[in-house]
Amino acid sequence: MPALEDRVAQQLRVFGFARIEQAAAEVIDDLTRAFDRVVRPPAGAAPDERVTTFDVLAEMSELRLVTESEWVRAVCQTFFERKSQIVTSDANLLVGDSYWHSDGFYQTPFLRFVLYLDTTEGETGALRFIPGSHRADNGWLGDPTRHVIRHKKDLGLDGGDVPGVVVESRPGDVIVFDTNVLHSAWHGGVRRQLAFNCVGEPVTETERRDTSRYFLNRYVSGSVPIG
Ligand SMILES: O=C(O)CCC(=O)C(=O)O
Repeated sequence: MPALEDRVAQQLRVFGFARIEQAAAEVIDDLTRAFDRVVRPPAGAAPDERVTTFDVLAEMSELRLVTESEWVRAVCQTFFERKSQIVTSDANLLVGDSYWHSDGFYQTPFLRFVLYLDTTEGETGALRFIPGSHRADNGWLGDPTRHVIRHKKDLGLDGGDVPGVVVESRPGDVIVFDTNVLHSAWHGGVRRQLAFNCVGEPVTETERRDTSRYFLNRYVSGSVPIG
């Protein structure tokens, strides 16, 4: 059987996402305690208010147990085939639907690693993906992507009825995806999510420009689009 990093890198290249079951199982209790210490809804917040803490690595050293792990290093090295770096990290208290979106569309691939501290299933806000929609070479760019984003108007379908691959998660699992891929989550209640984004060391002018744009967009657009 191929090594984990080879399987994950290949799934990322072809389909745009992968789940690494129980990769963070050993540290999940530390991460959960740390999340509850750092992320607090503001006083008087509505129950459906989303909360994002940016640059969470700065105040949650426990997340380094994942970001500096051997398997994350191996996945990034195999996928990017060069040195890589973490560009952003965030902790999110997510509530409700996240509509179909990609985190921008870049020529430079970015990987987003996400850990849900609560179990997510199809009907409780599990992430779902349109396989292959991250690739510019397979016809997804333009109208097909627009139709998915405007699913109700263009396709007559609710977001949760657009066929996608639902990736359920239990605490300790890590989901990693190419941030170009179309993804969403439906029917969810409150779910705690830790995330960080990696990029290969930028070499070309396009890569440098995309990396700066990506970094800025994460802050300007807030955390995760709400449905
Ligand atoms: O879990 C969700 O609601 C969506 C997460 C997402 O879109 C993201 O982390 O980029």
